[in-house]
Amino acid sequence: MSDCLFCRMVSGELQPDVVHETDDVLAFRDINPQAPLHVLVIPKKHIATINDIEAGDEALIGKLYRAAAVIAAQEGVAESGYRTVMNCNADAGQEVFHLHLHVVGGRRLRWPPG
Ligand code: DGP
Repeated sequence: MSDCLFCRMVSGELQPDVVHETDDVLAFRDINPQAPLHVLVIPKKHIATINDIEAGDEALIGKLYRAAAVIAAQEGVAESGYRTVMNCNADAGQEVFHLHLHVVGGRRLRWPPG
């Protein structure tokens, strides 16, 4: 999808600050970090929202969480703690319509989120 911001990162047209990459997943630092660690983990396959996850995508979604754990260890927050968030559609504030898992940490996080 050439008009999708995150697909343009997957294709190499745009170069985010990549922290982790596999055949299926790309992870890079958020342009507007909400904490000392704020990384977005995306599937290389274009999936617009959680609602668009199809049968057969289950392993791919698991790989997003596996990447989150690898990144948390790499960035030194695995033991102190961190949060993963995936927003879906307007009420959750989704702005980029290519699935992404926020990995946020490096400070004490409040609960519940706003
Ligand atoms: P969401 O609201 O869940 O759709 O989160 C979208 C996130 O994407 C938001 O935290 C900011 C981030 N973002 C938007 N544009 C860019 C960009 O061009 N580069 C990077 N690295 N992050 C971006």
